[in-house]
Amino acid sequence: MERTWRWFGKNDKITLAMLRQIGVQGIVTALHDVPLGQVWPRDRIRELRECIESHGMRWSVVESLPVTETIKYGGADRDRQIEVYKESLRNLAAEGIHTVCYNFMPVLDWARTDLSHPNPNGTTNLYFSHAEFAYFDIHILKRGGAAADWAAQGSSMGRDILDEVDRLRKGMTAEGEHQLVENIIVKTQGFVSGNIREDDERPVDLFRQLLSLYDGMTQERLRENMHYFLQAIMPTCRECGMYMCVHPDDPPFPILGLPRIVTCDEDIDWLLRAVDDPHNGITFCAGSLSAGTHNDVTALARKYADRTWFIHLRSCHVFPNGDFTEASHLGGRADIIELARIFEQANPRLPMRVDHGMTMLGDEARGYNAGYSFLGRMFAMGQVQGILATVDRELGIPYVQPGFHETENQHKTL
Ligand code: DNO
Repeated sequence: MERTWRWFGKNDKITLAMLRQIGVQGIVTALHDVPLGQVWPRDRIRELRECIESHGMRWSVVESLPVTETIKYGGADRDRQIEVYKESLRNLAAEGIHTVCYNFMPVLDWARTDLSHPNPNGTTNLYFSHAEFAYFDIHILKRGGAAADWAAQGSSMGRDILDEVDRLRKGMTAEGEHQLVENIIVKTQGFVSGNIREDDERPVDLFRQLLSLYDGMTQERLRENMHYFLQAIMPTCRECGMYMCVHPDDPPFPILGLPRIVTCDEDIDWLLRAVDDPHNGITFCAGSLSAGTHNDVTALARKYADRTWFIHLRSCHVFPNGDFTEASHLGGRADIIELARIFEQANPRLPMRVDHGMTMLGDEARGYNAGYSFLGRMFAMGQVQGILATVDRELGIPYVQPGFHETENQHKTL
């Protein structure tokens, strides 16, 4: 696999020079400051690409080229927005970037309720609590029908979520509510989707407005809209050699009364068949998939390796009540060692990034984006490089540790 790293551009506190020192070969990034729904200009793409290349790496994958909400809910201006998307794809391909990661999750890109959940060893990780999320939904967002949805979901999980929400309510403070809003719709979203920015003054109102765009949305209609989008962009992808890879929904189950359509084997099977073209592929995010106990992550990797164009290595631990936290990259439900075997065999050049990581050893004071610490991710990257070296030896694939002397004529000349 190509060792890549998600880098948030020139304002990222983690510099390209630092990444080179830890064995990163390729960069995963986006034009984070182009507003949603606007074409990514070719000269801006070129400038960023050249900056990355000047540090001895390449721009391997775009994550993400966001699909605007109007395309997802099927709004009146979706065709215009699809044209914008196609133009950005052409500009990226013209600069030699041929892999684009995107998602088709309505409104909320990914969801966590706690961004610094303590681990027994003193580090912290991200955490998703059903009860806290339900509290946000019922008492902060005050979404119509929320309580009934959670009652039904709780009973299918063998727990009474409404009771838990009541217990939470008794001890809840204004600061606690503020923290939930920050975690669920501000800090996890601002830097990835652009729907809600850190400086929005009334994030909850804005979020309600966005949700209302999906009133009455069904799984079938959301699928139709995804199909429409993929079919519309495929000719451009074929023309310019662009490989699209949808990111699975995180978490991989419906939330906020909205359908989610990239959550499991049946969904992936549907989307790959619906547009049966190699340019329509997936991002194999082992972390998102492992947060659902319905997913056998290793089996999914075997089944879909031939349509996977980008890999996220991460693993979740799911508690008996369905809550989940991010596990060590050597533990949890995703067997990263076996995944490395499967994907190295399929194609040893596939771009892979270590996804999320612990917050550790001072990361907490540096103000990194949620989940995107430096030391924690570097630790995980070291573990994954060790796995890859071992697996490659087993498979007879030559392993080269990037950044070290590799050829005979690199000796010191005296
Ligand atoms: C969160 C990420 C997601 C992902 C997008 C891809 O850490 O995994 O925000 O980048 O969903 O479109």
